[in-house]
Amino acid sequence: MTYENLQISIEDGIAIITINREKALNALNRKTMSELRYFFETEGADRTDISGVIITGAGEKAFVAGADITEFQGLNAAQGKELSQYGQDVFELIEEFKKPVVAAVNGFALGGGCELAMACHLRIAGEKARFGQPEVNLGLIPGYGGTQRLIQYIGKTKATELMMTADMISATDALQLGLVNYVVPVGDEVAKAKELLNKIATKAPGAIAKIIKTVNAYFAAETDGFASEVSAFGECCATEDFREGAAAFVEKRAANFKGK
Ligand code: DAK
Repeated sequence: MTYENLQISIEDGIAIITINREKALNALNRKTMSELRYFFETEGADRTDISGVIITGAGEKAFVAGADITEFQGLNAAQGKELSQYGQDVFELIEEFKKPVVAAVNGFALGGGCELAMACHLRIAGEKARFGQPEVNLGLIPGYGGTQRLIQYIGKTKATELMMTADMISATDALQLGLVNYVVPVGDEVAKAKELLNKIATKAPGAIAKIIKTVNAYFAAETDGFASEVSAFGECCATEDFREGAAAFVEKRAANFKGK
């Protein structure tokens, strides 16, 4: 696929996806959503040369300022449901991606932008980043999983307040609430994300994939998280990487994981 709204580069085995619609503050239009879908479902899933993914926004002002408001005027109920389901499906692909995905939030992360950041496994915020779910200003509610994931990250009390008031919160408030992992100086978001991914890349890739799966299982109504952990643990035990990790510990050397 030729990407129009995503700029993708591979640096040191990390795919860096930049949402590249700076004039519209990187708002997620249909095309951008379909490109994200293609990357996480097909291209990124097939690539063996990447150990993780970073998502960030072009420019200095916004990560993503929401779904593209110009595209959803005049939708009827059926079309709205269809679009919401599509968006949820795309973000679920990110959440279930087998390699770690980090949001490098370099500015406004509003509405669909906050939802995109929340679908990633980890979040780094620049000092000037602002988070919010302002859909009620438009007579809407979050439609790409925001009502559920915001509660998962920050709890029902504060999540309800943010969604009802449409208030924006600062990066430091987001850190305090548990919405982001780190706050860094403006411009250092991608570097910090790379640092985290490089550290994770020294671990067994299969074990990392199973952390993603079992953490997600905690929140999936149809899945028993404890049962998911038992079976994932058993699968880890059958890997070459487990034998290598245990041997390296005993031999007092660094493990050399092969992802097998
Ligand atoms: N969509 C389209 N264009 C946007 C945009 C957006 N979400 N946000 C900003 N822009 C555009 C502005 O229109 C402006 O374009 P021009 O006028 O220059 O052509 C340009 O980006 C720069 O924005 P501003 O001039 O407004 O910049 P300021 O610094 O003054 O303000 C701001 C920055 C982020 C505070 C402001 O732009 C703003 O309030 N933006 C909108 C934030 C927002 O409400 N985002 C949407 C949240 S609701 C759905 C599923 C999901 C959703 C909806 C439907 N269905 C299933 C149907 C999700 C909805 C949301 O994400």
